[in-house]
Amino acid sequence: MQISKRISGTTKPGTTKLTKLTKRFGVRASFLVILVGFVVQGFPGAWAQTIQPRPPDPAREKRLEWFREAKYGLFIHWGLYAIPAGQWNGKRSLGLGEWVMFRSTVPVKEYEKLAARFNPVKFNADEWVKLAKDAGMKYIVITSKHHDGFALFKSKASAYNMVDATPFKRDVLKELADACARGGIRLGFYYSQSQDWHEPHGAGNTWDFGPDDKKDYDQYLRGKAEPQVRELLTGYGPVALIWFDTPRMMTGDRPHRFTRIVRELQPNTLIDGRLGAEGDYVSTGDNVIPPSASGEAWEVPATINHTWGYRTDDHDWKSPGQIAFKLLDIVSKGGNYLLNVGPTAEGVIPQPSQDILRTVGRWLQVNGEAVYGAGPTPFGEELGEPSARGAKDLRGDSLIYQQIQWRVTTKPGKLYFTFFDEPRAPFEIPRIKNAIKRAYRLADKAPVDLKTENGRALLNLERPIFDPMATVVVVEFEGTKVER
Ligand code: JFZ
Repeated sequence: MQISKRISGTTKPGTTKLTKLTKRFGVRASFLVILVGFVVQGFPGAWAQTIQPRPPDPAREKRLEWFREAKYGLFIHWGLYAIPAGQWNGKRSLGLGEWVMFRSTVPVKEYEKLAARFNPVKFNADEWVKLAKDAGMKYIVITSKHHDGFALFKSKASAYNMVDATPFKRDVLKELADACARGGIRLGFYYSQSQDWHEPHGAGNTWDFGPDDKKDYDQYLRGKAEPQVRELLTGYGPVALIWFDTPRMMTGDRPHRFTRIVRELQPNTLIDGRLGAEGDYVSTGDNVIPPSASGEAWEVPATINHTWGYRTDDHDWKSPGQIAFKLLDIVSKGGNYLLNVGPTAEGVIPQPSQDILRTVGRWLQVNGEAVYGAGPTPFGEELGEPSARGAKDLRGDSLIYQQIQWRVTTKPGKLYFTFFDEPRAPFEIPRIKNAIKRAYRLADKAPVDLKTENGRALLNLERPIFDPMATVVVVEFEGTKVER
């Protein structure tokens, strides 16, 4: 298993944007993330960053068609944890907002009381769908039940749900499903199949129920998790995907029981990479972008700040430029970007999240052709290079020094060069055997000066650069596929 190729720094420091990105990709922060991830999750397999090729499966490819086209989705982490929002009994509870019950070892009897206070009067499903669409996102994935065990939907399998246990009494998943259908956007459900801190036999809650290895997992799986997954696949129209997570006790037949339920009820529904058995696509570690391109379908779940569930104290938002870079980085490597928001207990998506998403969305309105349905880079040298000094990460893999000046995505006969910085000299198009026909800016179709010198194709980009956040130049070539 190849794991944790570190991404750090840049070879061309200078502007503030670069400095900020360098900070983002800083070695220390990510080592911390890796360590924390290990301690909390305890399943190192999911950290694999280099995506392994799998034998082809035509049925899976068919299910994946929309997913490969979509590229960009909205993740929503919402539940009772939005009320404490990172604090318990007036004390700061460190870590992810949705982990507050675990971090502060809150007894079920106490945590449950949050349900009586969950009254998100400002919740409006159409507004959430509109945000996703304004952002240029093509699918939504919402936490139907997170590790705390509370379901956002009406459930016969457990009364610990939005309709039966809160004053709000509305099935928010139903409202969201209807709004998605109206808005023409796909909806998928996150479902925590293993961890359920509310149930005596679910994984994770050892403070109320004792050690996990003494539990009767199948009692919980048969009594709650499996019936709830059935409910999700029967009451909410077409389900784009089920996003299982943290497969702690998914041994033997257990993951396959979920696969059978999904395939039986909705054969087109995708299964993510964290069920505990092979899914339809690979899920990378949270916020982890692989170092190189892959033909496999894969997805990065990612935060805009540092938490999934809302926290009042996390204001460290990624900028629109950083999000745009990550999106293009991911698409140029063949993946999807599932970017998260954590609505408040009132049902409001934090304004900074909305503003950032809409700014990227305006860029996509003009430049989306380089993203939706676009294939990966035929090059790779633009992505980065291993440390020349032979530096290694915690696992002994070479550190990769990421380059962040430009990325390439492709469609038949076209290369899309997205520049995140102004090239300081004519930009040399990596050598290809195909004849180059013409070059133009995607945003306004204005021709870009293209010349050939000693067999090298050079682009002379206008300065100052057209769009300082990201400027896309389309290069058309003879044939459909790049020959190198
Ligand atoms: C899990 C959850 O525990 C977390 O609350 C959130 O929902 C996130 C999207 O998923 O956290 C993980 C799961 C897997 C990894 C890291 C964090 N992993 O494989 O690297």
